[in-house]
Amino acid sequence: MDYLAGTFPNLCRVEVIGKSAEGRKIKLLSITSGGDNKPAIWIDGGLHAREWISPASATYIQQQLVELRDNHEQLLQKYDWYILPVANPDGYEYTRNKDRLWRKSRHRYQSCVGVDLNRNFGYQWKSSRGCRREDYSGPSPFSEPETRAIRDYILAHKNIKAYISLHSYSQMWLIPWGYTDEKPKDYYEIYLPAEKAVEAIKKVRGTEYLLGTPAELLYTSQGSSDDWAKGSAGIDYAYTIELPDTGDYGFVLPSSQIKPVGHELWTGIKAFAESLPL
Ligand code: ING
Ligand code: ZN
Repeated sequence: MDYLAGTFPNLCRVEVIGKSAEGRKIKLLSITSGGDNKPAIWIDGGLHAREWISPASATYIQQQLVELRDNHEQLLQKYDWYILPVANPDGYEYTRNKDRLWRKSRHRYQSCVGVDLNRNFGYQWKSSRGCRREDYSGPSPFSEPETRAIRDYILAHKNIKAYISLHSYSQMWLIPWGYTDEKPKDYYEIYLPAEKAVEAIKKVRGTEYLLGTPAELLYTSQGSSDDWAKGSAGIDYAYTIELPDTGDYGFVLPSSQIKPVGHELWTGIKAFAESLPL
């Protein structure tokens, strides 16, 4: 990110949007090619520490947008982009050095360590039975500096019209709601651009993403970031993407998959952005 911002200062810059519980910077790249108040697309990755293909794919998209801007000038003219690859830097560092399969943040509560940041957002938030759980939602909604940083940045940028959170694994493009098995009223409208994305991804090398709600495809859970984006921040087009694979390697995807996964995802996100009715 620092390289891109240093090399293309007219197109992008690094913003520190907050600090993690252990004091690490939470850094996003904002990509703006001029023009006022354009609609913006938000992409975050790394809310869950062990899902390494997520930060890798977010940086792949940053690189494509900035270094290869001539190939998609339209998308840069039409949208601003805010891309945050590592939303949980403490957890990410912990998976690099200590426990590869750690999921939560590293904030200490009583005798426990870590909050599931994708249960800590303040729409339909629900308290957990015990802080040791893998999906501990924290003592209160937005108790965590990492989720507050995302909340505050998004609420301060009213031009954000689409919200995408990158996770792994399962190969799914998930549509709200996560907290209930009911669908939002505009389900069909927000399904359409996601369907375009999934179709475009399949054409690249055959990778199939399932499309639907968490209740249909996985499980329901409260306090996810996309539910908050849609339910509280008023961003109609809010999604969670579960990147590859479907379980053979799971969270520990080989590094040889970084570029192919990033490339097909970027193809899908381009198709998504082009088909948004904005
Ligand atoms: N999966 C998501 C999780 O947070 C999800 C699935 C997303 C459920 C949004 C509900 C709402 O559990 C992973 N892999 O993290
Ligand atoms: Zn996840």
